[in-house]
Amino acid sequence: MLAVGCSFKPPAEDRPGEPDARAPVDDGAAFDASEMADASTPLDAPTPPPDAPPACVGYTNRYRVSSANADWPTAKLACEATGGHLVVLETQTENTAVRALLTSTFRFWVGMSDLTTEDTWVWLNGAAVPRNAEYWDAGQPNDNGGEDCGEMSNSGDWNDDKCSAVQPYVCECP
Ligand SMILES: [Ca+2]
Ligand SMILES: [Ca+2]
Ligand SMILES: [Ca+2]
Ligand SMILES: [Ca+2]
Repeated sequence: MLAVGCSFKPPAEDRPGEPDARAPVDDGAAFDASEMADASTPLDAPTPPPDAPPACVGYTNRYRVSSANADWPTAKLACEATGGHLVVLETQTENTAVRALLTSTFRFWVGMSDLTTEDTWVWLNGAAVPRNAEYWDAGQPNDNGGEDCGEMSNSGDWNDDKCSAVQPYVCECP
């Protein structure tokens, strides 16, 4: 009996090629495999990376001054929609470079706020915002009536303003 049992096993392994009781199931699997092979045929065409961020549309030298006005949350989203972020002014050099882009007397949103913790200013990248008087306008930030979003004036100095204020903004390409 043992010999018979052993002799039966090899045929069982060959079952996929034989129209046995499980033939319908095997046929289905075979059809699926062939369909996948057909679908993969046009692999010649270039496939764009699924998670590729949008290009920094309309940026010049990593920055873009908005042509439209928006409140701070909307400005933040608008920058992100173009593949950038509200500008994060990491150095005095960058601060000077961005200031040079501002040609109007408007104030411009930048990427800092104290929305999470009042009077604790952080950039959108998580870095702490320096409180040096050389950066901030005189007496700022003063949270005057509830000001939690950061802006740059045409002088290049910073101020905290109401996040609902509608004004231009500066985006930075990461
Ligand atoms: Ca920056
Ligand atoms: Ca507040
Ligand atoms: Ca505040
Ligand atoms: Ca203020």
